[in-house]
Amino acid sequence: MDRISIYGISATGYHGVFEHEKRDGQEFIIDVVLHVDITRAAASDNVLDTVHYGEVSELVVEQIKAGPWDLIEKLGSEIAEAILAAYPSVATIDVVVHKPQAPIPVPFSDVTISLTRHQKQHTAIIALGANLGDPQATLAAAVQELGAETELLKVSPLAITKPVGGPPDQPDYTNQVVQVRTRLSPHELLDLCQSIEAKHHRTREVRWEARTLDLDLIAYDQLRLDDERLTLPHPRAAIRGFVLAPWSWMDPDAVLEGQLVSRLAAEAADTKDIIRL
Ligand code: A4P
Ligand code: MG
Repeated sequence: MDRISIYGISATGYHGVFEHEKRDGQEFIIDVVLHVDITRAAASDNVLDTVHYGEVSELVVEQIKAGPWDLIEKLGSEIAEAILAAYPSVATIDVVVHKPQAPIPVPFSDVTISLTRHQKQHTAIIALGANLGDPQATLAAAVQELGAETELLKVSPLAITKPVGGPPDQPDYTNQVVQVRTRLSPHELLDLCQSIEAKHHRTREVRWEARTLDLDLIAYDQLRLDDERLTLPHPRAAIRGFVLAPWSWMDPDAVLEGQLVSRLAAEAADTKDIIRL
C-alpha cells in the first residue's frame, strides 16, 4: 500500500502524570504515517481524491491540545482513532508520540511511544443485476470477484425480475444481493463495483438501459452520505422489489433505515412479478 507521512507535527499539550505537567504544559511532537491507496489521486491530480496532509496535521494538533491525559500511550491512541474515523480511506496508521521534555531524572534526548492501528471492518450490501449476455454466469463471476477483494458474508438466491423503468422491450433481469465485510471505504467499494462492471463490458448510454452488469452499493453500515459520486443508502433501494426481495430471502431480519426489508419488499410494486430461482 502507498503511504503519506508527516513528521514532526508539534504543539503544546498538558499530558503527564505530574501536576506541573498538567499545569505548565510542554511540547509534544508527532509523526504519522497513513497507509492509503493514492492511485486515484495520482490519475486525477485532484486533492479531493486523497487525504489532505494539512487537514490531518490540524487534526493531530487538536488531539495534542485535547485531554489532558496522563499517558502518551493514550494520546497516540486518540490521534490514531481520530484520523481513522475522519478518513475511511486510511487503511492503517502508524503514530509516534515524542515527549522530549518528559520528567526523566537523567540526561536523555527523547522518549517515544509507537503504535499501529487498522481501519475498522464495515458491512455493506451490494445489489447485482444483469439482463444482457449470460446474466447468471456474469453474476456468478461478479460475486467471485467481489469475494476476492472483500469477505463475502451472505449471498442471496437469484431472482428473475421484470425490467423497472428504462427503454421498452428489455429482456428480464437476473438480480442478486450480497452482504460483504470490508476495510474499504464507501468510495473504494464503489470503485471496486465499477471496476467489476467495466470488466464485464458495462456501457452507459441511456439511463436504465439493458446492461451486462450493474453493481449498486445499497447500504454501508448505517452510513448516510450524499456527494457527487455516491448516495447512501441507495436512494431508490427502499422501493425496488428487485433489490428488496433477494435481500430479504438472504436475511429475513435485515433493516433499511429502520424499516424491515421484508416488509418493504412486500410493499414494492414490482415484487409480485419476481421469480425466486
Ligand atoms: N451512484 C450514486 N450512489 C450510488 C450507489 N449507492 N451505488 C452514482 C452505485 N452508484 C451510485 O449509476 C449512475 C451513477 O450513480 C454512478 O456513476 C454512481 O457514481 P450507474 O450504475 O451508471 O447507472 P444505473 O445503475 O442505471 O443508475 P441507477 O440510478 O443506480 O439505477 P437504478 O435505480 O439502480 O436502476 N429493473 C430490474 N428488474 N432489475 C434491475 O437490476 N436496474 C435498474 C437500474 C433499472 N431497472 C431494473 C434494474
Ligand atoms: Mg448502478
